[in-house]
Amino acid sequence: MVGAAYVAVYTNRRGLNPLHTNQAKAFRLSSRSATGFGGINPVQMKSKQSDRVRGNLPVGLLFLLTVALAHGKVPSAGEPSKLVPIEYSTVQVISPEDSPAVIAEKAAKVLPRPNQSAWMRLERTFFLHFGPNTFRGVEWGDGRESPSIFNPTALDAKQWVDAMKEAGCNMLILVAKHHDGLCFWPSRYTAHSVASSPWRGGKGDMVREVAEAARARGIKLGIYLSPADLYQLRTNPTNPAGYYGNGSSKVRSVIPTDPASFQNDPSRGRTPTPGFPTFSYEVDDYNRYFLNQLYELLTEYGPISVTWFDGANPDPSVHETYDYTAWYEMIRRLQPGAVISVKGPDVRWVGNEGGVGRTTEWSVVPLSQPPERFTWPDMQNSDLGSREKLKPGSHLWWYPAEVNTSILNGWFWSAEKRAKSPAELVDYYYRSVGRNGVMLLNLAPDTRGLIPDNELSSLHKMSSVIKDTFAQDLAAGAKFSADSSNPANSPSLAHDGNLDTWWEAAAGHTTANFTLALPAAVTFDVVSLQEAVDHRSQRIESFVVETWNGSTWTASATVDEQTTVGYKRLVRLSVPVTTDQVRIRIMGSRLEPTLAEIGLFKQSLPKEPGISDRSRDGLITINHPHNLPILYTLDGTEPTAKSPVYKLPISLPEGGTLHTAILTPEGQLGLVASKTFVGLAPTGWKVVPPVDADGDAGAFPATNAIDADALTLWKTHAVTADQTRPQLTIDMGGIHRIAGFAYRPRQDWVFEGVVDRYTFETSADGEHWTEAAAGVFGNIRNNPMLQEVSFVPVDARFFRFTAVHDVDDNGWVGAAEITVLPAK
Ligand code: FUL
Repeated sequence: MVGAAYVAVYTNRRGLNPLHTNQAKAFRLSSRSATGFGGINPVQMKSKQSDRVRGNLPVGLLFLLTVALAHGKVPSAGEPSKLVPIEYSTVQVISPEDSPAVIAEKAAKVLPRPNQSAWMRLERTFFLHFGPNTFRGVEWGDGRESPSIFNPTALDAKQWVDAMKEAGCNMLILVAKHHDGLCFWPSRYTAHSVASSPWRGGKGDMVREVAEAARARGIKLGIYLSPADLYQLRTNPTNPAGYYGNGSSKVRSVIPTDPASFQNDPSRGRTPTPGFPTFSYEVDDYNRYFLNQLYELLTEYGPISVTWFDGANPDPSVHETYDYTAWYEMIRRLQPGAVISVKGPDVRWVGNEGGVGRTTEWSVVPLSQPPERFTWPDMQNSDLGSREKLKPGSHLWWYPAEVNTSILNGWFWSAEKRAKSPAELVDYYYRSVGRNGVMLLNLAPDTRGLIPDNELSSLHKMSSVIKDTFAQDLAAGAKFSADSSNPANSPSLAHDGNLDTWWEAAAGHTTANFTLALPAAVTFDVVSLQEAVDHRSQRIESFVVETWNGSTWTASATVDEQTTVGYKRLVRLSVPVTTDQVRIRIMGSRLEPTLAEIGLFKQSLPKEPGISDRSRDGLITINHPHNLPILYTLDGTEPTAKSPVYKLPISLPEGGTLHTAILTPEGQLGLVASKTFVGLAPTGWKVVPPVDADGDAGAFPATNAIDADALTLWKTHAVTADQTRPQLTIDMGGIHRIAGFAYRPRQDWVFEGVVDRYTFETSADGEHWTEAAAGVFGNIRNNPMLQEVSFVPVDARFFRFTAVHDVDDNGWVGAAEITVLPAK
């Protein structure tokens, strides 16, 4: 029995522990009163009663007492211990003496903070990346771009937000400054902004246009402000006075600072935005610059719901220390409802940019330090919060996942980038919102400043599939029952449209059967489950969906394994089931399980077929579990009922795009899958010796880079003594007219061997070589996707790829695949 676990605490003379009284909702304290750790210092995370003693105790002592509270002890009381319940809190600390049951209970009593609760309920949020990179066709700029490059001819923020609104968007995060440093609002603190661009004659303010368009459509606004700033980099020759890493000392700075005395007397402030306070921090030039920019963005554009800080830095050669404590504190004061995402305490990057949430996704994670000292590194392990991870000393903290990806194969638009298919986007919805995460989908306007048709078309189809699927809850009218219930939390509360009321198993029960008896049989293939996370944290560890077939309960085969639920879990059944009784059998839970909402749905379109990889011979197969006709096209159009029916493997030796869908007996076309095969199939290709690139030939031979299998790797190490960079030379066996190459880094989210700088040469005879391309793969560490590089067409039989640098800077290089792009 877990429900009644207790921890030992010491009591005072009257037998009362003065500090243990925080109740379920005590965490909902105003973050306006915050100090120190961005408004969520531990003092604030405890009881109302503690608030009362604040006036009498120094903050340091309060801090100690509060940490002690989280441990379940008040220090040095020296009196006999009594047992008291573990209270709900926004932070819990695991003590060495805690039993496994106590640890589980502590984890099950960590609650989200109010800003996180509001953020989780947004579910579908969007990103927008647009800027100099769009005009240069790159993923990362270098800070040396002239603002004159930014000249969209038809920028229309309304078009952006209309597209998002139609796709169910509840919040838009706008990139206000990317790593290249150009500001999309006319900042007082730099001329490197839209004010120096030709757009709107230098009078434009993109942040304002987006803020107003979003507000008009009821969409919340978030701001991405890149901490890395290559324009401000001390070593940027186009801006020798750059602040980033300039070695300036920390001096008292009033925020907002008077721009006229920004460096010579930063203690002079300017008039603050009406209704907002001023601040004073000891900071260096770059942090003062950053704080002033944040101040502008957080006080002049209406409510801001997210500040998004990216950890990426394209040029780490110059060091700058970010004063996160000051940033967080100012954000809490200026926009108390906002979450601080990624490099911050409120929202966790899921760990990949491919839009894939974990099948087991715990929102409560152990921190190795108290939250106010923790530095929020990327968390990329597959298991972040299971019981095995909850070790003594851990501070348990609500840190929910945000699952981001771009609609294109890159964050910024360029002509050759492809839009994800509707099927991929629908899948992404289930892998983000459906796996206890918030979806963050990027749209990328083109150089006109408009979201192009290929993005709109995929987005539109994806949103209509989701809208139609979830339009009708087939659980309506059902009778809900459970084999045990807490008297105040009856089963019907799991279907009242209110996330703040819930069913909860009776005290002491960590398994349960929750049953829906439907008035008539229904056919469904999606089950939506939500725990009462705002009141009871995340508890369910494993469950199974069962249906009644008239004589017995049968477990349904599902697309994912069924473990955690959290804010929301969408269970997709492998095939639709028709039944009048459904049972959720909860097999494991950290404490009494809860369900705030449950629903049954039928996917509006049959699932898409699966498309295989292309073999070395250039052949592709298609499959679908149902024995129904599979239709396909190769000309870029979507299949219709008249498209060819798939019978034999399809040959695409020079690359191309395959679209495919099934046709139901009713004549309905299913969800369309598409896949693009890039470059030549490596039929008959050979690695040319000497294979100096084959240092680790045993497990990772060079042939793995041309075996048409992205799961096998070529990996080797640079010869450090003479700095020889590893090369891979390939004989294609005959002359081909080629116009580019494609490099696919390893796909397993391990980064050793991922190349970020290269040269690429070609030869007709294997002796005389010409350099065709040399450059960098921007953002490849965060987004290790296929990299396509075009060059002037050339006839070649041989090519040579030289790995000039790797993302870890440790000499390991490699590839999953390398191929060449045929000239058109
Ligand atoms: C990454 C950045 O480097 C990309 O350019 C993009 O902004 C993405 C959302 O985060 O880390």
